[in-house]
Amino acid sequence: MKIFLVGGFLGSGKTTAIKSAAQHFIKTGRRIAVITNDQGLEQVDTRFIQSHHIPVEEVTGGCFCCKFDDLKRHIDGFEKSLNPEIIFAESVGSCTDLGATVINPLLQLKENGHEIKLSVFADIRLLGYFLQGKKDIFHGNVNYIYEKQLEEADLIIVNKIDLLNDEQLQLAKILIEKEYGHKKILYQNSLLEKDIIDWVALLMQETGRNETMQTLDIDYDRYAEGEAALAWLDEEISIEDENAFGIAIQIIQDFYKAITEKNFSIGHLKFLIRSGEEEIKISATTLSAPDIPKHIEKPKTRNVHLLVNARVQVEPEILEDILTGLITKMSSAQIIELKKTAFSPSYPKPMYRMQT
Ligand SMILES: Nc1nc2c(ncn2[C@@H]2O[C@H](COP(=O)(O)OP(=O)(O)OP(=O)(O)O)[C@@H](O)[C@H]2O)c(=O)[nH]1
Ligand SMILES: [Mg+2]
Repeated sequence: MKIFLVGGFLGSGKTTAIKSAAQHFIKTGRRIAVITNDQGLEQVDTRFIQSHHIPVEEVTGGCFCCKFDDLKRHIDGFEKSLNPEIIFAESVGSCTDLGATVINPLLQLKENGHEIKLSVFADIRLLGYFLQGKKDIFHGNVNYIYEKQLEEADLIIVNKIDLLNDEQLQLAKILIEKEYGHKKILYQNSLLEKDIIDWVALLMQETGRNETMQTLDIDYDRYAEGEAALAWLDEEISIEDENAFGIAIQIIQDFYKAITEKNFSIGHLKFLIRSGEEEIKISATTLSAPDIPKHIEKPKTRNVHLLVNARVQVEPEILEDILTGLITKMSSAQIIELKKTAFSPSYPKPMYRMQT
């Protein structure tokens, strides 16, 4: 069994690529499964993968490293139930040190033997911005995590190349090659099937890692501070109205506007709108406004559920108040906040840290 571990910063495109790759494999008759991961409990990504009829399990309430037993249990569970050829495992976007805390323990504790490959995703615009020496978006220790994620990568997927023009792309490539030229780099547009096929071909073609990985030299205090600088807000909202769908879109737009007006840096705002059988994922990332589809057939249902996963550089209480505040103002509709959790991730305490 092959395990394709997919890391990289919040909003860099991991889930988008995994979903397309999984669909590609399923089309070609392969058995695949996905494991998602989040610090919170209600995950947009899990529901998104599920809505495409892809087998998925989730590790919640902590990173793969801190919840290693849950990860292992899901891998073993899939092995017994589906016997997949490939498992994609997406780690939390603010997580790093995957070699020592996830890959090495998986290799050392394996029973049946599996190959592991790590792909680390990066949004080309954000990476280019950092490589120009601009460090003003996030706290220094968030930048530290970003750098450590790329440092431990064998394979870097420089993603979203479609968002740059030719000149910007050439310029970004020069900076990236200068810094990371010694690593394998794939420039990708994950919205294109052709690029996804190239990525999975690369993953399939080379033998995966079955030897332990060099341990990253990392300061866990800085890592912990970087994680804690980002607030996590998960909220599930029920909207009952003739125009329930329009109201959900309005909440997304107002939430984004309120956060950006206050200059709070966004890691990722993920939304899942569920109405009847239909589910739509909408995202806003560090450098992109919400990707609300232009042509959407508005669902006829009066009841819509909106799931919000927000990762923003601010105190969790402030993030929570922004969302609750704007919901309270929308007096025309019946809007109920069903479940809500807001927190800063705690100090990362990996179950294993196997050094080489
Ligand atoms: N234009 C463009 N958009 C992309 C590409 N890949 C992903 N996106 C968009 O980027 C946003 C974030 O994508 P996700 O796949 O959810 O990112 P992620 O890395 O899984 O984020 P986290 O789960 O928060 O860590 C979504 O709006 C995607 O549609 C790409 O290659 N090009
Ligand atoms: Mg994701």
